[in-house]
Amino acid sequence: MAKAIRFFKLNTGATMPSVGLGTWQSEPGVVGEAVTSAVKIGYRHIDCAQAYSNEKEVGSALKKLFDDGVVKRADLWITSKLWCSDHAPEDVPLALDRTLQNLQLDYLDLYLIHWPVSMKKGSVGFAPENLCPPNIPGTWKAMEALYNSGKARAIGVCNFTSKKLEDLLQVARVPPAVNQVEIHPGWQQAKLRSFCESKGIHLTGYSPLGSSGSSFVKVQVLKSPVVTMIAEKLGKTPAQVALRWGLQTGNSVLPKSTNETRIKENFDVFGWEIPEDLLAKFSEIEQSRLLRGSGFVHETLGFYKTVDELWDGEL
Ligand code: NDP
Ligand code: 1BO
Repeated sequence: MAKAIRFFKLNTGATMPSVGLGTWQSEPGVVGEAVTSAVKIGYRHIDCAQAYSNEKEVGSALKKLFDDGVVKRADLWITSKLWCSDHAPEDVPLALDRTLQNLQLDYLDLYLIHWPVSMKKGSVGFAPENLCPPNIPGTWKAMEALYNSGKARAIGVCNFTSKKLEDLLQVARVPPAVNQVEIHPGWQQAKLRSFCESKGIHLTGYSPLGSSGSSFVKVQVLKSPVVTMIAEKLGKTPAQVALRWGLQTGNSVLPKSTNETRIKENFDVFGWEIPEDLLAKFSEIEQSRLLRGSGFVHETLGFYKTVDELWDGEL
């Protein structure tokens, strides 16, 4: 009998639904409908961010779902993220308040530092002149205050390497509950996985389908011969195999879709499993990071001069 893996327990004691709907690059005009469909299908976790510029529409969809009695706030898990231009400690609570207002919520289940990269207050876009040195201990202290206030019921980070987590753990009074990073069959993050496990930090996998809609993505994870072979053998789609692989290896997954059929397909990952012999085949897949963060580095203006520095060599 397959283990469903519907939730993961965090170091706060909370249980986070294992499959969340991604909303990055979900266009205005369709993101609300995607959230509505997802919740009606059974999703209980929505992954948002101020930087996705669509939180207002997500908020309207959530309000209607609550008003119509489709779901209760307490039964949903809503994550959002602090953008790089709001890292100054005094800006952190203001950024959360803005996100809560847009989402029409009075608390988040999880609030994450979006990148270990800071940009000048008020700056918009990825121009190298916007970059400035991060002060992660100061930003984290402000995140801890939000946790203590109850407005963020868990706090965490995104795109942190083992080294950056190690540094953060030296100063944190509240350890991060989650590190949200790129994970899929083509970027399995073995080193980070074992580090996070040893520290009780849950890993969430973003771009779990290989972010096929992103213009900069060159490698098609869902076309990997290992993934398609396993999909054929199990009578599942490559997307379902990629997502189930994530769940069975211990990370939550955030597939993005604005297409109702695919939103449904991506949630049909609980009543079956990938057997051990096929799971072992994933080690044959060539590894490459898709979201390299090159917009966050600059050889003269950046705190990180190269992508290698940004990722502490974990490339
Ligand atoms: P995904 O890996 O989820 O891939 C999304 C793409 O796959 C879209 O083009 C989507 O198109 C398509 N797709 C969805 N379902 C299927 C399917 N069943 N079969 C084939 N294609 C499918 O990419 P993202 O990069 O968006 O990552 C997911 C989420 O993770 C983001 O939306 C965001 O919430 C989060 N994230 C967080 C980051 C961070 O820095 N913390 C960075 C990147 C992502 P369509 O919509 O047409 O179905
Ligand atoms: C730059 C934003 C990446 C998606 O979270």
